Amino acid sequence: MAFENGIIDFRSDTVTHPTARMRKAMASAKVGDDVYGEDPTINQLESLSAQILGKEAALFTASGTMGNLIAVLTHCARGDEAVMGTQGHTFLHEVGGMAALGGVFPHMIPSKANGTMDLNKVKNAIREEDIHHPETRLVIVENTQNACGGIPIPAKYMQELSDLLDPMDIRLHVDGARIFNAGVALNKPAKKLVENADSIMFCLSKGLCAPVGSMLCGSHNFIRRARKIRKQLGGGMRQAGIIAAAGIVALESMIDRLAEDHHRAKMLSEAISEINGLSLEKGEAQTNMVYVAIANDHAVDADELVQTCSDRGILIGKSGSRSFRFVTHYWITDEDIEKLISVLKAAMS
Ligand code: TLP
Repeated sequence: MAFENGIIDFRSDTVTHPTARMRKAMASAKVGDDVYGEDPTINQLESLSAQILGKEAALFTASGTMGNLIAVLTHCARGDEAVMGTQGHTFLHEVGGMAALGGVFPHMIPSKANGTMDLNKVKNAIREEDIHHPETRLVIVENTQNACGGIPIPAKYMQELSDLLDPMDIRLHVDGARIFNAGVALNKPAKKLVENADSIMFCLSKGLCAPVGSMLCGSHNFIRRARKIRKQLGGGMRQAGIIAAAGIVALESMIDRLAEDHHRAKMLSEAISEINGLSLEKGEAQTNMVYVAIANDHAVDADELVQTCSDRGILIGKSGSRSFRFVTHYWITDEDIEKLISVLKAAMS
């Protein structure tokens, strides 16, 4: 499989195009006005998502960023505090939305190399009742943890975290943009990884290849309130069954095959670990991501490597002045991996 323009794109799994089956489903999708709750395809996607994640209800959102923001705004009031990891997407890459739009105060805990937050540190971050303190309302966990290396977070950690939070009535949200990658890597149904969570956002538009959209799942009451906040943010959609149709195909046919992406990422990380001047910044690939650093004493820098690859029709994404992230997905083949490896070898020799 390759993009029509022949470009090999390792920058992210967000770059994936819809599959032929998705385009067909989109063309014939039944639609209605979703703000009235009358789009049958969206209704079907929402109930399928809730069922797969083991929650009562679900809400279709325009993006993962919007799904996470709606979750935070539904759980928290202005001035409340939300605890999250320093490497969390909600902290790093969501334009400070929770603070800007919701007045929610982020409380940062160092993300550990294994993608989790130390439970004692989470415990210490939770505010005691005191006139001077904000209310700690929410903890956010990311699974897979992107910036730590695409690390799948096991169910055992989620259980321990919820054992800590439940007695204090603190809510748990999972940024599960890639929860199905985590499930496939850990050989567990995704619902097992989020059974302790009050809400979970997952993306249709990353490794699952749908063109647009994410799902927020939780209790009936949570989703009822979240639906109103989505409308408040201008995210109420009309005949969006056209795009939801691709999401249904994604859930029905694209989850199990993520194992292929993980296998290719592993092949890539093994080969990169043997290239002179390159090293695996966050260890061997555990899902579909490989973070790579260029040795400080090597003449080539990240910009040069980006240019060399792009001259050969390969797009790669910088994650720092001397580092990269490679992401494998449906549109990356074994041959594409081989081509990348040979270009990298030549560039570093
Ligand atoms: N991540 C993107 C970039 O924003 C960094 C990527 O290329 O990985 N949660 C996680 C864990 C994500 O990785 C992302 C996107 C999101 C949320 C946001 O999803 P979108 O892009 O749909 O808003």
